[in-house]
Amino acid sequence: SRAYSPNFFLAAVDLAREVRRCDNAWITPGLIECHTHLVFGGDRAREFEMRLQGKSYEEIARAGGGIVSTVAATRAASREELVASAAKRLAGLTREGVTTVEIKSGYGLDLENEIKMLEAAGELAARGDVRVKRAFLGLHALPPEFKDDRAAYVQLVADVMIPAIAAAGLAEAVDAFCENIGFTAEEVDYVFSSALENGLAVKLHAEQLSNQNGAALAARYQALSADHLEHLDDAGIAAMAASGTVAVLLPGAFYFLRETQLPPIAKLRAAGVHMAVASDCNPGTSPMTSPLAALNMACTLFRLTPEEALAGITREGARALGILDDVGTLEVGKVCDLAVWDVKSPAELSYWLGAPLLRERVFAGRVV
Ligand code: DI6
Ligand code: FE
Repeated sequence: SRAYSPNFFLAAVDLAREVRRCDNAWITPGLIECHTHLVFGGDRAREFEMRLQGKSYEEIARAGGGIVSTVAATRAASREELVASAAKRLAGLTREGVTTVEIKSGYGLDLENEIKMLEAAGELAARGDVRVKRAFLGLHALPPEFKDDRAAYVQLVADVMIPAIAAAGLAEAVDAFCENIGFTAEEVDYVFSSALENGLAVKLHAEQLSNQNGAALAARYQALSADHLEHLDDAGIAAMAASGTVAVLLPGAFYFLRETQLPPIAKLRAAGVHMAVASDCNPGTSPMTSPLAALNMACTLFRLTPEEALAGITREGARALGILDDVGTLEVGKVCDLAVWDVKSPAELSYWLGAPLLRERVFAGRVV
């Protein structure tokens, strides 16, 4: 109030174009979802049922379900249909304070359909109330038409798709799924060198289901982030700490897959690795459009403190996207992206599940 802090208040009033009262609200940076697969066709509710009946994610994937079934639905959808279905999921994020969202491709798996996905992701920003960052995830699964020639697909991604997508300005980063049901570290290595040659940043789905030494590979490429990390070992932690690669924690996927192997949170913390938190919204392993649920799971399942969880979906999310100079904290000179909350302490953001806590969202200085 004016009486409490006259100098600060007068200065704020003098500088502001518009003054709003937020009596007793908490204001945080707008939330930053640094890992989502928001654009896709169809859904995989049937596979959810199969997993409940005892089938594993790997079994379903190897039997031709999994990512490849979403590829078929995504190829069959028009760009407009992809925008419309993703817009509904995006509304779930923005009504909980998200102002920046990263969206991956990876359900097209040919140039035409990957471009269609990335353009759909770009269109979600056209309404001007959210910032979208895009990652090209060509190495997500082996498309059916290449099932007998892995090398040819990897080469297509590295030598044709990445140069085309970089030249068209359709993505800022290249991601890959380094996994026994995905791609080997060697294949990822080949694709990452193309990414760097084409001026794109890299990041990696690493050590989600098994240890492939993906995080260490990502760190060698100065990756922005290595994501999931349930099976990360000490060498991977040390490599990430040395390269400043952010650990993106995705408790939604851990929850939906009913995983038991926790990411090495205490060791990451001790090594000083920055930890981000995101929803991983995708039709297979994390059908979840709630960033606040991700915060709750980060605390209850991964034992982050509520303060770490909030930092994970603001400051560290921005760091994981390479945009910390512009957003992610409340600092003079940054873009004014804010979330205004009906809470008495920031810990409430991790504490409630499903409560309507957001009062107001500000994107680039405008209430939206
Ligand atoms: N890891 C994941 O959790 C998602 N992608 C990935 O590489 C799952 C994608 C899916 O099952 O559709
Ligand atoms: Fe993912």
